[in-house]
Amino acid sequence: EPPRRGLGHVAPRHDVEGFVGSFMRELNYGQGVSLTRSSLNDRYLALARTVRHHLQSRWMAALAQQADDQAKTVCYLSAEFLLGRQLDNAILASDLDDVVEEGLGQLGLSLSTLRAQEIEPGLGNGGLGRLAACFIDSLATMSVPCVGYGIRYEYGIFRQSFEDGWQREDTDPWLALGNPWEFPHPEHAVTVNFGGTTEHYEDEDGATRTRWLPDWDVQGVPYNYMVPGFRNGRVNTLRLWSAKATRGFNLNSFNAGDYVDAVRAETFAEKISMVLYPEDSTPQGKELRLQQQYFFVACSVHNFINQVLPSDFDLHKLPDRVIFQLNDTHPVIAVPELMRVLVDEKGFDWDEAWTITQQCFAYTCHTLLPEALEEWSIELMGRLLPRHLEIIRRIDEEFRAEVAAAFPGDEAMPRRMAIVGDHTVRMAHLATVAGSKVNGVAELHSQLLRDKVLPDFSALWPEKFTNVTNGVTPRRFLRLANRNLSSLITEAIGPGWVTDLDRLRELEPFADDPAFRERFREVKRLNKATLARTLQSRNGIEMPTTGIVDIMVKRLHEYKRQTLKVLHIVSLYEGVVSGRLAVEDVTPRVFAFGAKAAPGYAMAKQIIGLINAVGATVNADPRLDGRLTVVFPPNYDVTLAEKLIPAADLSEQISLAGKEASGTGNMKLALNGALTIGTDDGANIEIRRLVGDENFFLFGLLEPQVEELLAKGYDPASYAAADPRLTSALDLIASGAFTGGDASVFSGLVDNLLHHDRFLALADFSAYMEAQDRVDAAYADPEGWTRSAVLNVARCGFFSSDRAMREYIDKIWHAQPVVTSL
Ligand code: DL6
Repeated sequence: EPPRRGLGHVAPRHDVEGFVGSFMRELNYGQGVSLTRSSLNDRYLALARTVRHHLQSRWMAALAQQADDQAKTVCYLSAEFLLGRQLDNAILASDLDDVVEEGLGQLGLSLSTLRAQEIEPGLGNGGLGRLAACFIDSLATMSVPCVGYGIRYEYGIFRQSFEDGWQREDTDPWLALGNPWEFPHPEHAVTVNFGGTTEHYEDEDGATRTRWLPDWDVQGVPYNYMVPGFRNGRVNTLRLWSAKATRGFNLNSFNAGDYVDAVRAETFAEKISMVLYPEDSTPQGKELRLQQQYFFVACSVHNFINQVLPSDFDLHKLPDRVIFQLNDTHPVIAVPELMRVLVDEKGFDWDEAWTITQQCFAYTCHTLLPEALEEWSIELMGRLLPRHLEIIRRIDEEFRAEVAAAFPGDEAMPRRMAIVGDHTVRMAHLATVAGSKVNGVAELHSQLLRDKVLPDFSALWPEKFTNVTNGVTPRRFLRLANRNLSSLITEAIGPGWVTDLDRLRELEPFADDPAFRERFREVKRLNKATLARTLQSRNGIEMPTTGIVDIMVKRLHEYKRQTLKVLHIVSLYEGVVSGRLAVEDVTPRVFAFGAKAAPGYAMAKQIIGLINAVGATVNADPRLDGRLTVVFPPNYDVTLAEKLIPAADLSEQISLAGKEASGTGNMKLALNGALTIGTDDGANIEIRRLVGDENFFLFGLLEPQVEELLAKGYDPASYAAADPRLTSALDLIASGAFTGGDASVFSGLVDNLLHHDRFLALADFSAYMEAQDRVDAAYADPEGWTRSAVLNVARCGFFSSDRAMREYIDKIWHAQPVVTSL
């Protein structure tokens, strides 16, 4: 293929010889080493840079075109993007698999060794951040112009290890060995202001206007990442902001200080993008967190308006060119920021600016826990962002008047719906008022969002509320993570499913084909063996490869009910040691956990301690005859997920009904042929509807039953008393059987379950045990089980993030794909 120079760049050669030449150039002149003297890291960096040439070439074309065309851009504002490793995705997107394998082979190098060198960017806590990464992957694959905007945290989610079974946190210096996937552009740095006061002045037309006199500032330096579409020539941009102290430390409050003070100012400013907050379901309300939020959205709004759009762009037409999607409430401060830019900087009048702003935002809510809805103290907001607080107050006043007019005589309503409460600013209310649409992330969640979380708002604006059920990218979580299954699927139905996941339906007839089922089982066996090798080399963990691989991977939170899973394990163990169960009747299982607890969440850390304590005892007890094994590899991350998920037989989705907004691990596991044992919660409901009741193990209270039980008064101890297996399991934990006889270690945890049990684990225990018996019975019939597993894969195409993106486009964004011409 001849180099193309039309766009002012040379496209790299797409053949083995070209690859080898380019790799050696990167190694020799990029890293400055010969092949023989190069380290593993040198080779990984040279490989990454060689591969990225192929994407860069397309990226330049996409950017050139974006400047020319008039397409609407989706600006996905998210405090988290949990990307996972980049190398394999880049190789896949640029269709270089064979070239790379062969080229490296010629040099005596192995791709699998080099790929293991990559440290994944852990710039997210869990589902919300990983969803953002899936969405930008899909938009690139669908050729929809999108810029992901977020924060380039110097330290991502903490690294978890276990010390005597207890979680320990260490920092995640993911950038230490170099990051070949980012492109810093300090020349496009944006100044972000904080603090100070506001003042009124008269403009040249005699109109009263406001300006912000900030107290200090910081620079946001953009780092661009490529987001490649799957073999479609499209590469979008993820732009992450890093905080840098303003040159010359021109911070008023520090000017009087000496040199040391000035340097202190630098660290003060740069702290803003230093570390990801490790809480995922409870906001911290910390000043630094609000600084982070404002920092990245101020940079992003400025970047889009002043650097992405043409300089002569008429901002009255802004809604035609952009939609800012708010990924939860974290970026909501972008709403008053856009108002400030339009009114204070661009001279719009208020009403005009508000009309534009309302069309430029849409809000996705990702939670149902009341404590997870962010609120900021008025005092803090006023101190850090005085102009924004004024703007929010005016939005609030006008909104309350609108409510009062819509519901005359109802005085409580405007108070309940207020954006500014007695002491706090309610960010979800601001997002709902400003957003053109508000969506939940699964059907049940969207319904509960309307009925329970924001009922007054849905009464006022029913048409504003909508649902888009989450999805996951089939490229990373099926095509790449499960190459064995991918090949089998492609052999059966062709390769089109990778970008059109509904086509998995064509697999349905294969569920009845015994030869196909045997091959499907062989894929699972291979994936289990790979997982066992990974756990052995990563952590020295021994994992049997026979029996049910029963997986529960997600953040540790009481509502997700890892304790219910532990009670199941303890009950089986207790059954065998007490003689209630014959060991030969116990179905062999590997229970695999992956979970990080927020460092400040004491109960979650207790539960981690309990899982490890139970695991250590169960794994070592010869009376179990090796039938039950608990594995809990530390530091669950995207890379480990890509190994665990393809090996799973059973997917544990056992949150209390009405608490898990959607879940996305549930989708990944079902798409990889795991059967779900789950409650009627989040996207489980849609999974079950699609795969069929007979291919899903449902148990537990339904959401209205939960409400009813709580309303009449829930007494967990009575459930313990009613099921002897539960009494015995709790007694065994409380006795110190898993802690060398020390009964005090988990007494608080057991006490909490017996007397509080906020998430009704004890109420659902008997139903859960009964469902697990159904699992054992089903697994005893390998043909029937495999049939169900194949049908799970065939019927879960709906959970592609491509479909989710189509729905966002149709219902919310009204954006169009753009054809990139290379
Ligand atoms: O929507 C992505 C993901 C859902 O799948 C999970 O059910 C939900 O718990 C998670 N939400 C959060 C909450 N963050 N906040 N706020 O991470 O979102």
